[in-house]
Amino acid sequence: MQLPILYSYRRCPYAMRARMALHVSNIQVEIREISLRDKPTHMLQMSPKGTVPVLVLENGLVLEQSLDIMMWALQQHDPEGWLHANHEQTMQWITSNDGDFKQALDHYKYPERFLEQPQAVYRAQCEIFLQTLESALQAQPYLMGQQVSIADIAIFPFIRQFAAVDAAWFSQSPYVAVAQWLSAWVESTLFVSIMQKHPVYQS
Ligand SMILES: N[C@@H](CCC(=O)N[C@@H](CS)C(=O)NCC(=O)O)C(=O)O
Repeated sequence: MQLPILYSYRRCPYAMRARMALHVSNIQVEIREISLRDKPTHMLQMSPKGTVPVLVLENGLVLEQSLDIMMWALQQHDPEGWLHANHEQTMQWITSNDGDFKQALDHYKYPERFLEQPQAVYRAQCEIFLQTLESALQAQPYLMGQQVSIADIAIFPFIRQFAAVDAAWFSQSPYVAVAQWLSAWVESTLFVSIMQKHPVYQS
């Protein structure tokens, strides 16, 4: 039986969120782990923009944005109710993450590429978003309330990257609720399952 093909990169936070949605919705896919330096020809034919994740369905439909993959999977089967919450508010969280926060995170992660400002300035830019996360998570266990939503899943892989840039700093930072929320996700069966290693796909 031919399965949908997911071009993926294990450590990519966008690919992680797509893999988690596919996993929870119990959709079987063939995972093709790629090398970002040597992308498979078939992937580039299907999605010339060259980013992962890319999902190629059996009918030839191509989903080439991580959020589209998440929505497609969850619309078929959403056993944990990740889509339960108000769509607009959920998307506001994800838009803030994927926009200003992600940009600041890239600067914080690679300060040698962005010499205009010291790294601490980029970290402070990231903290604007961390503060909003902290306020929400001080009040409730998940970003959208008492129940997990697509916002938690779409965002935590990026907070994981933020925390890892300077783990010592993060561990003594005031983001206590964020740290608890993050470690629960990182230790979850879901995350551990989707972080299994796959050999690099050879086309
Ligand atoms: N908007 C895209 C972004 C995906 C993205 O930027 N992925 C990175 C890896 S984390 C990538 O493939 N970069 C291409 C490259 O490094 O060559 C999505 O949500 O899927």
